[in-house]
Amino acid sequence: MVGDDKGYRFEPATLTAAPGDGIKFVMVSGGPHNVAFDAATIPEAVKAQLQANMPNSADFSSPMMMNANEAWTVSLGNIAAGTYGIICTPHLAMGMKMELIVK
Ligand SMILES: [Cu+2]
Repeated sequence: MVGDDKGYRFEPATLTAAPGDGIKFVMVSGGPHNVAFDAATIPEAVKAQLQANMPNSADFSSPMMMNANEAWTVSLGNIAAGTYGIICTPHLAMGMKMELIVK
């Protein structure tokens, strides 16, 4: 998660992973950033499992990460294939979002 003179962004903006993988998000610069799944992109049958897989989180949103090298990991254990939208709440208006493709 990066914020600098080129803008605010997830790098990469598209990530493909497999069910069972863990995805580690690292705060690089320009925080605070968080990892917020777009609930509209989460199948109903997946919601409870995804929330359970998100440590220290509520409403599908990770804690804010303030400092460089802070990190947060979500497990994709028992998460169904699909395309999940993720945003950074503080920087959504600046276009900070990504797609997580689980397949
Ligand atoms: Cu951000």
